[in-house]
Amino acid sequence: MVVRLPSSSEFSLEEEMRKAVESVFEAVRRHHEFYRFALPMIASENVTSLSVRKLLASDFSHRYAEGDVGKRFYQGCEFIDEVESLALELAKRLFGAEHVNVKPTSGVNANIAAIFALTNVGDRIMALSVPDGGHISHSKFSAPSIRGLKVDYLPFNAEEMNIDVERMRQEIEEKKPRMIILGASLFLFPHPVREAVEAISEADANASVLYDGSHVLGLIAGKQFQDPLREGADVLVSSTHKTFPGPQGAILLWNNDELSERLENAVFPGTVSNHHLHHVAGLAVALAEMLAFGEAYASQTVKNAKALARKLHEEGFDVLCKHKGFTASHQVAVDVSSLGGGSKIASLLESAHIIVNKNMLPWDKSPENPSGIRIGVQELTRIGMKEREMAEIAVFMRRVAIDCEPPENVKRDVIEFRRDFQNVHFSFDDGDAYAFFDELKG
Ligand code: DSN
Repeated sequence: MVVRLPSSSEFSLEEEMRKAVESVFEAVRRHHEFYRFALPMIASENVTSLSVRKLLASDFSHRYAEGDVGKRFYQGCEFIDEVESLALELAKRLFGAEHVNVKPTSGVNANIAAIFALTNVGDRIMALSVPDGGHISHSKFSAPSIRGLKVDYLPFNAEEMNIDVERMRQEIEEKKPRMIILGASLFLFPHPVREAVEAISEADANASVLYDGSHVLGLIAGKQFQDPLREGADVLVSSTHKTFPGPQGAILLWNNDELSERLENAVFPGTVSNHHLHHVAGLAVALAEMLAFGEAYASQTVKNAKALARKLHEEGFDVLCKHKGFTASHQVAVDVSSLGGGSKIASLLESAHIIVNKNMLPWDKSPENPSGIRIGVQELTRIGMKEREMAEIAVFMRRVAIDCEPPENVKRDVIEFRRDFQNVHFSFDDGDAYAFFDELKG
């Protein structure tokens, strides 16, 4: 809904602006009310703990600290240095990495930095296409084009929902790319990192392997997915707010000292001037939370995804990859083309307070009305849901999408169902994550 400001002839400018401020607070309050009683299942989102939320509202958000810990271009950074150095140490420990950079402000920002550091204009790279699950920033429409790279798409086996290893080997041999980007946005099963590294070596291709772990960073941290750095990836690039329950932002992790200067410079001053210091503070806490509780959270997340997929299949949905147990991540992919397509089903579900996104599947041509929906269970896991709740959610979804029950009816049941799940878990201050904001007034 678009909010219109009252006409300025009725009110003074100050009154008009006061109403504008109230409108912002009111919209955010209503957003919170909606999410408090909805089932948020966008696979790229999560909720942060109360501690992280408090830090996001701290004075760190006002400050500048360009440069590195102990070598800033601004005064006043003593405590910012303490926090950033702690974040770096915690990240090294959690991911078993020698080198870490916590400055990129988004996953795309981090990908651009890594691509600039590890390729030269005119190089050829390989990555997944968007319909096969690749992120837009791996494609010829984004960072690779800005860098002047040629992009070949990795061969994909839609039946297995994974990279076709044999064809990938042949293409690496033939094309001798300078970089292979693994990792995806539709990401059900671990990618063939070891196989890509072997193929590069056999082809004498001198290519780097960039693993974009944005979707699965929390599962990697919790030891429930592949470990790309141990499998041979040169750099793990990731956003920090999907399965990893940190503030929005990104991280780079690597082990090879020889890459350090190029990667660090590509972030600052290359693609970030001032990083977002309040997000670094929140990230430090999220890293500590994941060191303490990450394995339990990640393990329950994968169990929940498998349980939801199985039950959706039993309820009559066309869930991808039954022969492989449906998923090994936080995601479930469903082909809803026979039910009217991804746009229609995602929109109907939203009316019932069930939030998923329409998603292209490998055989799709149009992003507007793709065949699929993508579902992520990481946020529901954070608020305490387990396999039993996944089974109930599958029934809510069937009632909307297959039984064509009015979404309003299902919405009432979803709101009731959600009442018992208000607190964020796997943190040091398990509590109602919305209450903090509710105390604030415009
Ligand atoms: N591609 C978005 C997603 O996976 O939802 C995130 O950048």
